[in-house]
Amino acid sequence: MHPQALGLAARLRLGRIVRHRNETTPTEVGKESRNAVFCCIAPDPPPDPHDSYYPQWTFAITRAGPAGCVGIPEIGYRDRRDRLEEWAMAGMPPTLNQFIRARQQDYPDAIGEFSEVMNAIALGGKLISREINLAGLVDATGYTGRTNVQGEEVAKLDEWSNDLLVDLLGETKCVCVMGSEEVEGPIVPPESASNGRYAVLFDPVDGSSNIDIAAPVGTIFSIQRRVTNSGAGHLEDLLQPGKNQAAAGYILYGSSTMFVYTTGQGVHAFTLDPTMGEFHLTTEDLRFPEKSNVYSTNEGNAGTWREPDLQWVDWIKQDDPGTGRPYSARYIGALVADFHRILLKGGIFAYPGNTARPDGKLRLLYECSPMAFIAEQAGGAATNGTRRILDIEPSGLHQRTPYYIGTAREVELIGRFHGSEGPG
Ligand code: AHM
Ligand code: MG
Repeated sequence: MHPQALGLAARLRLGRIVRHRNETTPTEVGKESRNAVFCCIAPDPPPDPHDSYYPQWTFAITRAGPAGCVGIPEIGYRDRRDRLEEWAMAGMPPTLNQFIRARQQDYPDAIGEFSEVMNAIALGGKLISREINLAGLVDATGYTGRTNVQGEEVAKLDEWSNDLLVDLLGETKCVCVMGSEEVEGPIVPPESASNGRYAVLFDPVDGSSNIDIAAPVGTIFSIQRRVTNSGAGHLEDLLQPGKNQAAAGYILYGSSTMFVYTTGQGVHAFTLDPTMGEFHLTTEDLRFPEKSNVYSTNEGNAGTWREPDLQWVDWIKQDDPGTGRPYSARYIGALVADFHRILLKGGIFAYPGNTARPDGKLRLLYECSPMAFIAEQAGGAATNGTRRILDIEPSGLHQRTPYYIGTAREVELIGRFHGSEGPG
């Protein structure tokens, strides 16, 4: 038995350590991965077999200590509605794991692979969250000295988080290929794992220059169904338009850690309880608010912007209370954090192209498309100025696009500056 797992079980007084039944999940007792050891703890004495609720905690133990639950499996519930109602009556918002499993029942063909992928991402989020919180203490700030495929400096946490997600997603055996901001080409998991049904793209730590100043950063992910038949996945599994996404989401590492995702049936937000290491549902079916006169953009670049963007930014700064102008400016410099604020408070985020870089800075596949899917599901919109982001057919893994995302009204308005009409 892994000594840290034994110590953890004793400290938390949760019960005895058991081996997880499902060997395809990364939850065997003492299973070593490059980044964590996993152990599963069940109640002791064992629960009444007639009980319909059977709690079981699976922890990941990192070099920095226990990092939280992987999930709480449960048995014996009749259907999703019963489960959600029971949790609500018990005053206990469902965990992300419970919520995903409950929703899985809406898909009769589902065989649990999607839940495995989501669990791996959620676990990665918990581990990254912990590492970020301890950044200064575990030598996780600063840079590796290397540059990535985009010519950008690689932060230590970029590299650590990238390796972690590649490991965790590979271990699910449900992913045939991955694409990451930090890696030039497609990442194919080891042969035994490469028959999975999903292709996953991610930006492990978006806005990573914020880490050294303890400001918010995020993880962004996009899950596509594979288009190749079987075996190892290929680039074409990754190069799909955003409208094909099976799911998309982000994890915000801010004053609290939030997991926000959509599968095309609304947007759901979960907040991490760091004491138990669980994401709990905090908002089901999140929608943009009506109010929207906030803009979020790096206006320091305006000298290199093109005419439509200059006209737009002038227009929103004019004094006209009737149309809510001037707008307020808010900019954190991390897309996840800037977008999350707009999702909750309304407004628009813009990263236009400029004379030197007509396609702007942000990457279509693992930054813009996943956020666009969420925006549309929350009643908003995302375009490149003239075209819906989710309709763009990608031609490269790291391709960039000008980006405008937020409430439908604001995105439609900036579209008029880029088209022939202009606002009245
Ligand atoms: P990164 O993925 O290398 O961290 O870069 C993406 C980030 C976004 O999170 C953010 O919106 C943008 O870069 C900020 O860029 P700038 O510093 O030019 O304003
Ligand atoms: Mg990024």
